[in-house]
Amino acid sequence: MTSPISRRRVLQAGLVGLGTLPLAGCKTFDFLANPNDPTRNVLLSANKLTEAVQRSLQGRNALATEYTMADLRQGQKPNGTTNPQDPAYLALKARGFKDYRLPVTGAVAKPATFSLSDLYGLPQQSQITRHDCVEGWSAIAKWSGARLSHILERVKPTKAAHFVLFECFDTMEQSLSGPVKYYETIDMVEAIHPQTMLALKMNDQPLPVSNGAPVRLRVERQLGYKMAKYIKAIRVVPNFSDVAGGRGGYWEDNGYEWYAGI
Ligand SMILES: Nc1nc2c(c(=O)[nH]1)N[C@H]1C(S)=C(S)[C@@H](COP(=O)(O)O)O[C@H]1N2
Ligand SMILES: [Mo]
Repeated sequence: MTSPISRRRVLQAGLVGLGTLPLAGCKTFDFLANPNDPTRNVLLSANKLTEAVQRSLQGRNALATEYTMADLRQGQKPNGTTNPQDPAYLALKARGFKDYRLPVTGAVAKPATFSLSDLYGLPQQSQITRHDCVEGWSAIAKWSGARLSHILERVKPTKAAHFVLFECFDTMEQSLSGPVKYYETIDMVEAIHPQTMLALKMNDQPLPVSNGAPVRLRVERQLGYKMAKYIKAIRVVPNFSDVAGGRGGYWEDNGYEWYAGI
């Protein structure tokens, strides 16, 4: 008699096989940026596994590759919303974003509001990185701004702080319950990563409207859709199941994976 193998054990073995086989033949994760690569879909469908594998192999603080000014070949292609028509945004834009105020609230001991000069007053950092869009294009650009961790240090996240939610000005579609706005979430590992920043400048110029003026997120180890443009408010939250479609982002609510590691 053969020993009985439980269905659960077979399933577990299968899942690990799917996750490790493609990685075994691949020294880098570059293929993950190619949306036509079947391996990527397998990995993305085992999204939690991808997260665990990448974080254990690459480390929580592993840095995204940085480039030099010589690598800036073409401009950052504007994608998604490129010219928000929401009245609150148009009013700010009309006055050159002088009246912009960024509230940072939620699971924090000291909620605070930052003007653009407050954000410029924080230590500034720059990085030249490659942006990979899930649609299959990439672009290298220089981003400058304030580290998200410096902002979080000011507001003092509580023990309930598990995710950082970015609410955006732009409307993606109209639904029966009103306009559907772009939003995104990242977890605390990504939020305090040294390259995660609120970008105020692109290629040494104030952020253009098409690329997210006046403030956009850079999360350099993730795909482009995580990098919220036109940030209206930041909320630190214990979870995101009660926000919009409950999957942690506009594109996630439409089927994309929450963990978009590259
Ligand atoms: N608010 C907002 N943020 C957004 C989007 C958007 O439509 N609205 N598109 C996302 C996608 S899919 C990409 S690839 C990048 C594009 O950034 P870029 O316009 O600077 O290239 O922004 C991301 N952030
Ligand atoms: Mo994208």
